[in-house]
This record gives sequence, C-alpha cells and structure tokens, in this order.
Amino acid sequence: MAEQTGARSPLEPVLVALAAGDDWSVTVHPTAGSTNELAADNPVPGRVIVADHQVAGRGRLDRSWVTPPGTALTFSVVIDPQLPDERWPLIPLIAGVAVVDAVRRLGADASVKWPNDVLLVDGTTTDGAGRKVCGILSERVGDPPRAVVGIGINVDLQEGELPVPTATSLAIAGIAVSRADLLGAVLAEFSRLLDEARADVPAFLETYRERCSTLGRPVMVLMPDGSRLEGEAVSVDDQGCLLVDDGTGPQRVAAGDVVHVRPA
Ligand code: BT5
Repeated sequence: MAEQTGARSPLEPVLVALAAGDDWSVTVHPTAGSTNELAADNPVPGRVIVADHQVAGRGRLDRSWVTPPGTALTFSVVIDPQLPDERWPLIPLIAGVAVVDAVRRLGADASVKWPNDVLLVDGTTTDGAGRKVCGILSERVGDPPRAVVGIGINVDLQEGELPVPTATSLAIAGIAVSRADLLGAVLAEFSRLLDEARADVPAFLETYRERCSTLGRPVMVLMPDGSRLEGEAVSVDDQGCLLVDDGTGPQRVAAGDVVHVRPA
C-alpha cells in the first residue's frame, strides 16, 4: 500500500503554482463544485482551476465524477487551442495522452481507452485491460471559443474508497506522488502534445494510437442513441474517430462509451 503521508495533506497553493510553472495561472480552491464550471465562468487561456476537494464533479452525459477529500487531483485548464474547428475533437485525446505519459514516467502501466479514459493495469488486473484512473471532460465555451479541459486523476484512493468497481488509483498500483508534482507533469505533457498536434496532426495521431489500448481489442460500443456496436477496434482515423470492424467492414464511431471485452 502506498504511503498516505504527503498525498493526503492539503494542497499548498504556492507549491502548486511552482509545480505548474510560469505558463499557467493557477487558482486553488479548498472546496469547489465543478472545476470545469469555475473555469467556464471566466475562460481566460492559461487559467488552471484546481479543487482540493471537488464536491460536484461532472462526467460526460450528466454523469458524475466522485472523489473523496484529499485523494484526487481534480483540475480544469483553459486553452485557446489554435486548431481548426474540425480538429477540436483531438483536444480530449491530447489530454488523455498527456496523463498517460505523465503517469508512465512514474512507472505506471497506463494507456488510453478511446477516446480519453486513462486505464491503469494494477495487481488486480486479470485480462490486461486495466481500470480507470482518470477521466477527462473537454468543453467548448465562450466567444471567441476556448476549450475547458477538466481532468480528474485518482491519486491516493484506497480500494475501499473507490466510487465504482471499474476505478483504480495510482496508490493502488503502488505509486506515490504529490498532487502538485503530478499537476506539473500533466501540464508539461499537455503543452508538449498540444504543440505536436498543432504542428503535425498525423504525428500526434501516431502517438495517440501507440498509447491507445483499445486498438486491436474486441469492443462493445454503447452509442449515444442507445444502440450497440460490437466488433474489433481496428484504428483511430485522422479526425480521432474510432473504427470498429463489426464483420461488415469498419464502422466509424465519433462518440460512444467503449467497453473492452475480454478476449475469447
Ligand atoms: C469522465 O466522464 O470520465 C469525465 C470525468 C471528468 C472529471 C474532471 S475532474 C475535474 C473536472 N471538473 C469536473 O466537473 N469534471 C472534470 P465519464 O466518461 O462520463 O465517466 C463518468 C463515470 O465514471 C461515472 O458514471 C462512474 O461510473 C465513473 N466514475 C466516477 N467517479 C470516478 C472516479 N473517481 N474514478 C473512476 N471512475 C469514476
């Protein structure tokens, strides 16, 4: 079990700002409803809103994101993506790879489940698919349009504190890291990958495909209209859509919840 000391102490705003670096303007709230909502209220590029304890965290499609006090890194960044509109769907993918790369540097066996859940393979994993350590909610707000990218990472939750059985944490995988240092690492990776995507979309998509554990797997996709698609995830196209071969050829999925099906 990972040490709780440090990870459970309150976030120290000065240390958080130092870890984030000069490119970001960080505000730390001891308690907040949803950091995405606070960021959207005043979407100035470069702002980072961090909640020590987020009490009304939002997932996609009106779902909720739940983390016990002091155990998670919950924050939202505001960016001017400087990407053409048709490239905006790449933003959450960029954030997913940023988290994967930041936690891989800590020794975690992390990957992206399309489009942007970050999974961690820990000691409990039997099929190599992993459990969710991080969720990402990216929203387009304001005029001129800005992206608010909300990231929630389970840092220090113990098994009994997990909100759902499909969740895990860095601590459960044996990784101890301060939330401030983790924020700094994710922001650095996010900036690097955003620059990569702006300069060379195909290069970024190659990076994404390498980090994406959905590819090559049997999947079941729950579509927004309630229908299901089953098949093998064969690729991610240049728009960031998932291609699933259901036996009749590749079907293009722009949005949906993917379940990694245990290989037969
Ligand atoms: C997400 O939604 O995964 C996006 C979560 C984004 C959270 C961040 S925290 C900072 C920022 N401010 C916010 O208000 N939100 C963002 P979705 O794919 O819809 O997944 C939500 C589902 O994940 C829930 O219905 C639960 O099943 C599960 N879940 C909830 N809390 C979890 C946790 N801590 N760890 C893993 N899974 C969780």
